[in-house]
Amino acid sequence: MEAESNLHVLLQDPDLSADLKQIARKVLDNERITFDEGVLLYEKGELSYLGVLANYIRNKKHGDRTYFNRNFHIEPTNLCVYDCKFCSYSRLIKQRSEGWEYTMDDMLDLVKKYDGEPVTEVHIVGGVLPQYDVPFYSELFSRIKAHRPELHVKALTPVEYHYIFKKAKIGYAEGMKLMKEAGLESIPGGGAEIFHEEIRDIICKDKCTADQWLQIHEEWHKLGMRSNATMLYGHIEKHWHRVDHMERLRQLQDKTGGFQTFIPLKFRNQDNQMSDVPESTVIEDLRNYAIARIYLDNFDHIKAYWAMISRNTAQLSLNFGVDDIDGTLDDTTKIYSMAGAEEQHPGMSTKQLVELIKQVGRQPIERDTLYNVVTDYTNFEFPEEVKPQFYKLPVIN
Ligand code: V47
Ligand code: SF4
Repeated sequence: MEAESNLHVLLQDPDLSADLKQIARKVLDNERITFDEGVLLYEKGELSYLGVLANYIRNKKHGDRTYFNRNFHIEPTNLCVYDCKFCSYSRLIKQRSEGWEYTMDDMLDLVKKYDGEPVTEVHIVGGVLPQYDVPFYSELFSRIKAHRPELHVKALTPVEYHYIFKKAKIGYAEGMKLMKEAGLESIPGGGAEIFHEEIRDIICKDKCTADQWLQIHEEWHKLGMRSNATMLYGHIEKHWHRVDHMERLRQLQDKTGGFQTFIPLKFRNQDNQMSDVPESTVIEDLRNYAIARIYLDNFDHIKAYWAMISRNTAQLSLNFGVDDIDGTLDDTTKIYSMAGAEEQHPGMSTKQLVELIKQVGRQPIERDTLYNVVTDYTNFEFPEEVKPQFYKLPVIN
């Protein structure tokens, strides 16, 4: 209710400009904002104003519920045939001797390490290399599912799918059907970067285009399956490129309804070919979450990936439209630590994630990949940690 009264207070503010007031009114009336209004929010919307709007929408959709999951990542390789300028995995930066290339057995061993652990999802994404092709990934997915049927396989992005389907000379529809049959259950949001050609041509010219990215998600959604979407922001793009990116996602979502979550990814500038580009401020990060929440009215969830933006910013983001902070991770991803994120060994226990969310007055909900509730931790008390007992022994001289 506080979120709603804040919005009413804002609507009565005599100092608020007419155009920003009109956007606030649309939010209250559950009306979609336009492209130009999206750009206006970036140009003129102050953090406090954006926070009121985004928090109103977030609370209407989810109340205080804040989602996380128990997951781990497998990054098959940190080498890549592509050369994205922002990527600390890029082949120009990493020599082959500094890289890793997991075999099928290496990856199955990583899955087996979690036997008996209550994880619900394996997230597989990494560099693109020729040996990881359609037969390889089909076998990998089916062997993971055979080993642990209840573990959700969320894997690869259109960047990999475009590459492996082209190599196998098969179309997107046929390829995604094969992946589904092999055991793939959802697609993570990576590879989207910035869709607009003006920027894409500079930062990641040689990989799949925006249209190809969107087509692959569309084919996947047509199979009744779900996926995520990201946006790599805070580098050389202009505000309108971000709105253009979200507009393309909003249009596809109107068509298929297959996206679950939008994940803004803050550009990190260490050890890549764009190290001279400064990173965005925390204020800009929070404004960006809020505008995403306002613009993407047909997305259920906005995720702040804590491993990328730090735990404190993840907490703050919960008041700026975010309702999901991703998972336990268990130090299994290197993409962001290599690019300079504060979290050099990202991993949090369930207890730490729950406390992080409770500290800022929200309700921690463990979800599975498809947002089914696994455990509501709102009133959950973790058992006291068993401390080692010490007994005084008589001193014998
Ligand atoms: O596509 C690479 C990004 C993405 C940098 O779907 C960088 O739940 C910032 O998509 N600075 C892959 N970002 C990761 C990804 C993801 C992560 C967490 C959850 C989900 C999900 C998806 O990482 C790439 C690229 O956009 N990335 N380098 C960098 N220097
Ligand atoms: Fe390769 Fe992905 Fe890095 Fe681009 S972002 S170089 S496709 S690993």
